[in-house]
Amino acid sequence: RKNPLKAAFRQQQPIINGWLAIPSGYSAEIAGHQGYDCVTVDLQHGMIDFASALSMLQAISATPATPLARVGSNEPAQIMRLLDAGAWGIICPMISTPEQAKQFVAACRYPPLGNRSFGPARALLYGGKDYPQYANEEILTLAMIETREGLEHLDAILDTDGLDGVFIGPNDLSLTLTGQASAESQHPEMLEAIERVLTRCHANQKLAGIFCTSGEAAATRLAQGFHFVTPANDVMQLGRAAREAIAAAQGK
Ligand code: 3PY
Ligand code: MG
Repeated sequence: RKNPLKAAFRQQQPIINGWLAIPSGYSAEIAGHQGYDCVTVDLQHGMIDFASALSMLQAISATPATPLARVGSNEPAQIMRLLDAGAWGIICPMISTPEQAKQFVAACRYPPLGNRSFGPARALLYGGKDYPQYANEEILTLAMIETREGLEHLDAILDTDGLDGVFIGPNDLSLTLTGQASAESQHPEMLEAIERVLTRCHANQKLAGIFCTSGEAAATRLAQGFHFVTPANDVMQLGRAAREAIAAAQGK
């Protein structure tokens, strides 16, 4: 099984990505069955340790969705371990320089392209015996652009060999640009920054992804030209569904 996300991007099909912060194999399994193209286990801001991430990746791999992970930081050991645990792509937060981008991609690629250590574990079970032969080609690498420095170095970051694209973290990006974290910020500096990332990704044939807070916001991003969107996370969706049900029960 090769990475369907890479194929979707090559064919310019939109990718809708679920985002999990709740440490549960069961809720990961539910998410995976809802129609997402991929589902990301968030080890940065999610309440998720490695043991939970493992069972979540196992659960997702029993669904049609492709399993991804967002790591806590640009730390090779954690990146390699999540790939061994069956993640088919890594979203790495806070990539601000080309050196950081290079280190990130190297951790996702076996030599001679990178320095990923050999021990594919679950990736072999899920991906088949030939996983080591195709892993370098098929593992998706997305660098998060979410700092002022990352924006400044955008072109050099996009130049990184083996980097598939970027994923904008609008909370952190707006925090650094405007002093306030706001995922759907309409601040002119944010609008300009997001447009610039999009334009540069298109010019460089790189995947452009972004975190959104709703399906409607994600639809707007796809129409704007993004390839990969996250229409809110599990926590937001759970809270929203509960509020709507309560309001409906109250006849509001
Ligand atoms: C951000 O918005 O900063 C993110 O990291 C998305 O989860
Ligand atoms: Mg962030």
